[in-house]
Amino acid sequence: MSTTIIASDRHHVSNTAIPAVREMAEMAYHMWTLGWDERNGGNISRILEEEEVASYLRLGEVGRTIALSFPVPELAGKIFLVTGSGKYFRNIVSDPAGSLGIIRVTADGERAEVLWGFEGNASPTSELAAHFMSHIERLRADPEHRVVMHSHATHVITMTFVHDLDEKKFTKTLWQMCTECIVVFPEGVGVLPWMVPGGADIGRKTADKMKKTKAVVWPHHGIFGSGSTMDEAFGLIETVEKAAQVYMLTAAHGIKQSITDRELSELAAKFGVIPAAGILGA
Ligand code: 2HA
Ligand code: ZN
Repeated sequence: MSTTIIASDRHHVSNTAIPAVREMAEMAYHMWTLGWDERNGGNISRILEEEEVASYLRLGEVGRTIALSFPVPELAGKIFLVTGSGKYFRNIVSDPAGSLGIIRVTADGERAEVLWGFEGNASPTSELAAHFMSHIERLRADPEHRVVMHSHATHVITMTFVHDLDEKKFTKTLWQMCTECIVVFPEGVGVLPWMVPGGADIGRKTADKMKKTKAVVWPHHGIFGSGSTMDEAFGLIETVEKAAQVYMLTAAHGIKQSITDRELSELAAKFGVIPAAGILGA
């Protein structure tokens, strides 16, 4: 079969035939409506099982391959659905095959094979290093892990201008803002120092935090969240963002009372979660 036919077949399955593609496109649009992903801000990656895509793609046929500047042999053979570099979350719904791609990491971990999408010579997100390295660490922590999501969630960014960036203090404030926070992220959030985005350095630092937490705040930039499903990763970011919003709405007025350490401990006990150590007083 000629390459042209394979290419046009690929084109044929574009749009929303693959359920994971539709899910990602809809999620990105939703995030844009929240105002969290202006212009090309934000990126998402999701591990795909072969069974999820085998009936839509010819997994044996490989087109373009893309060199990775950060080898990831740990992910050899794994298949990912990833947003494209420079693509606008708002536009993914109307052009999924130009905005998203399905890629498979080669056996040596040095390249990614494009199995679908990235039409028009598009390439994976500029934050691919942070995504791949975070996937490696989250999979070690939880075999059910599948999704990494980066967003410019407005109040998370806002809070990083006015709150101490010590991650224990940052986590505690978030826990104090909404009753359910400690249940949703008992492991807390990681907080990096400000860093230049889009490379292996920030990728490694983010992944290092992901060993312990499922969410990592990038000061004056946004947040990374992870989870076993798109809903879980989004729900985590949404919960952190809500707490940050409550903080930003209240802090300037002077907070008269909030959930006490004892109450946070009671919540953790009731919901069977273990809060990260060193944050709550005895
Ligand atoms: O361009 O959000 O961090 C997408 C980004 C980079
Ligand atoms: Zn960003």
